Amino acid sequence: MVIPARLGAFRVLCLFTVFEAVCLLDTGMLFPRESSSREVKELNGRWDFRADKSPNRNQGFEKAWYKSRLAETGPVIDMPVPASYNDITQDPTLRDFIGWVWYEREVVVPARWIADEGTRVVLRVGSAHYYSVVWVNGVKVTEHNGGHLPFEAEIGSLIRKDPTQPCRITIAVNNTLTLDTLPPGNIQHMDDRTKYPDGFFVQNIYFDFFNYAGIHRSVLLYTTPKAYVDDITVVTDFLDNTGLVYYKVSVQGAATATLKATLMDKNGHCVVSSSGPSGVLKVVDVNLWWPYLMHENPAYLYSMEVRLMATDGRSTYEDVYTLPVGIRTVNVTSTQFLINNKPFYFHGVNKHEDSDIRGKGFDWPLIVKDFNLLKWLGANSFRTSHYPYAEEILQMCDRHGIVVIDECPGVGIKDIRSFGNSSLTHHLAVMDELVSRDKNHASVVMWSVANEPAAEMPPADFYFKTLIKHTKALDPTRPVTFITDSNYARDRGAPYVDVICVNSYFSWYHDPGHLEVIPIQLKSQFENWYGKYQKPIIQSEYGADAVAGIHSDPPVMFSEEYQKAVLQSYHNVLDQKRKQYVIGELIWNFADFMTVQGITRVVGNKKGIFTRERQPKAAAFILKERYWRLANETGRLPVWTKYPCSF
Ligand code: BDP
Repeated sequence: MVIPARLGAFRVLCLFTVFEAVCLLDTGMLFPRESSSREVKELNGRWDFRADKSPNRNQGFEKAWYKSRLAETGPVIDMPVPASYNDITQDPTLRDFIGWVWYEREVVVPARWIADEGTRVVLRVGSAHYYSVVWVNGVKVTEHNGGHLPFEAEIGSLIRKDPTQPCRITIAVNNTLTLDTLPPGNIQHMDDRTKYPDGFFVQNIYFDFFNYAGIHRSVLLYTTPKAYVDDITVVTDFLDNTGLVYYKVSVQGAATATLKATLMDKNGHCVVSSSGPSGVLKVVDVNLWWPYLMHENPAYLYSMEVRLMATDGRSTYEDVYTLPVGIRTVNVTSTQFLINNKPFYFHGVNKHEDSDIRGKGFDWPLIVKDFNLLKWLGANSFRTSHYPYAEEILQMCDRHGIVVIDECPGVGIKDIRSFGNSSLTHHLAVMDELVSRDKNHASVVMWSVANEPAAEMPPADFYFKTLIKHTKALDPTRPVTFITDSNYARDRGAPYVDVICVNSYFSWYHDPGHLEVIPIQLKSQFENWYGKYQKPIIQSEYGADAVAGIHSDPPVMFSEEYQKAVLQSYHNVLDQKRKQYVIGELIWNFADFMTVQGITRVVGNKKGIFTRERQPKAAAFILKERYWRLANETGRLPVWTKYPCSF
C-alpha cells in the first residue's frame, strides 16, 4: 500500500497502522555509533589469512584451524580487511579461488569492557561474501548466510571467561554459490580427464560482475550497556508545515525501561521531545529532506536522540543512541513519483561496489570520490545494482540528498530450480535483513527485490507475488519494484509492483550496430508497458560498452562515439515520454567494472561513463549536460551550484 498523498488526515491514520507493520521485525540491526554509553573499536587493517586449497576444501574444519592460532596450523599471508582477497596477491589460484578462506587476528579488548559485567561487547561484521562462520578463542559465536549484509554476536561472556587471554577472532568465509543462494550459482565438476586436470571444477554464475569474496566491510567491536536500545523505527510525514516523526523503540535486557526521544535540528538545538517507547514528534516549521537539485536546501537531517534508563535492582543502566532523521514522504501515482508531494524525476546511475585492488572492499577515498562525481554529473539518484551497498554509502546519500533504489542480491535467478521453496525462503529472509538495516534512511525511496529474473519460467509469478507482498508488509511506506528485461514479466511479477523498471539495450544486444532502431523500439517498449499497467516507468538500465580511448566516426560499437550516440538516441525518446509517465532514467553504468572472463568482456564490462579509475569518457559530458538541464527544468538548484568549481 502506497498511501495517496491527497488524503491528508486519513493518511496520518494509516501511517499509525503501517508503522506497526514496519516494526514486525523483532531483532534490531542499528548501525554501531559511539555515544556517551557506547564505544566502537574498529578491527580493520592486517589480518592473517589462508585459503584452504585442500581437494575437498574442508581441511580447515577437519583440522579445526579455529582452535589455535592460524599460523600454528600452516603458512599464513597478510590480508587487508576490508577488501576482497582476489586481487591482493600475484597468485592466480587465489584470484579465482572457490571455497573456504580463513581470516584471523588477535584483539586487545579494553580492560574496562571486561571488568564491567554490565557492558555488552558485540562483534560485528559489516559484510563477508558469501557464507561465514565466526569463532572467538576457538568457540563458535555465529554464522551467516549471504554477502552484502551485516551480522553480529555478543561475545562479552566468552572473553570474560579468561581475561588474561588475548581475544582471537577467526572468520572462515566461503564464496561457493548454490542454486539457493542470492545470487545463485552452481559448481560444475569436469570429469573428462582427456580435457581437464584432476579435480577441475568451475563455478557457473548468471550475473555480470566478478564474484569478489572475502571480508568486504568493517569488522568492529562495540559496546552497549546490558539494557539497551535494540532497534528504532521511524516513519515520517508532514501536514502543512508541521513535520511528523512516528517512532518506535525496542529495548533488550530490561523488562521495563524509561525512554525519551529528543529531536534536534542541524545546529544541535532541541526541537521537540517525547517519552515512551513509541510516539509522534511534531516539528513546527519543518525543514523537509529534499533530494539534491530539487531544492535550494537539500538533504536536511535532524538527529533523534533516544535515551534509555533501566534498572535491574542492582544496577542502573543508561543507553544513548542518536539516529539521523530526514523528514520526507514518498508516493506513487499512475504517472508520477512524488517526494514531499512534488514530482521527482530520477536522473541518475546504476553503480557497483567495485574498484581495482580492493574489489568490493569498502574504501572511503573511493566513496567520497564517487559522490563528488555524482554531484559533478548532476545525478540525483542511483540504484544499488545488484546488492545492498555499505551502510556508510547510504549515510552519504542521506547527507547529500542522493535518492536510492535499494536492491537486494536477487540477481541472476535464471535456473528453474532457483524458484523453489528453499530459494524463496532465503530470499524472504534477505529482504527481512535488508529492510531491517535500511528502513530509516530518508534517501531510500524504493525497494528492488530482484534484477532480471527469468520471468519466462512459470514459477516466477508465484515467487515474485510472494516476495513483493512480503516486502510491502515489511514496509508499507515505500514502493516496491523488480527490474525486468523481459516482456514475459508483463504477466509474471510485474502486476504486483508499484513502479515498472525496465532494462533495455537496443542497438547493443539487440540489432548490434543499428542505432536507427532505438527510436522505434524504445517508444514501443514504453507504450507496451504503460498500455498494460498504467504505472509509472523507469528506464532502469540502458547503455553501451566503450573502451576508453577508442574513437570512430561514423560511430562503431565499443568506441566512445558509439556510446555517446546510443545515449543521445535514448534521450530523445525519454524527453518525449518523461512528459507522460516515464519517471526516470538510470545509465548502465556509472563506472567500468570487473566481470568474469569471457569473450564479450575486455577485462571487465566497459559500459561505464567513467573508467574503473573514475576518469570521464566522452559520454560522461553528454550526461552531465543533460542532467544539469533536467535539474534546471525540474528542480531548484542550491545557491552554491552557481560556483560549480566547488566540487
Ligand atoms: C544487464 C544486467 C547487468 C549487466 C548489463 C550488461 O542487469 O548486470 O552488466 O546487462 O550486459 O542486463 O552490461
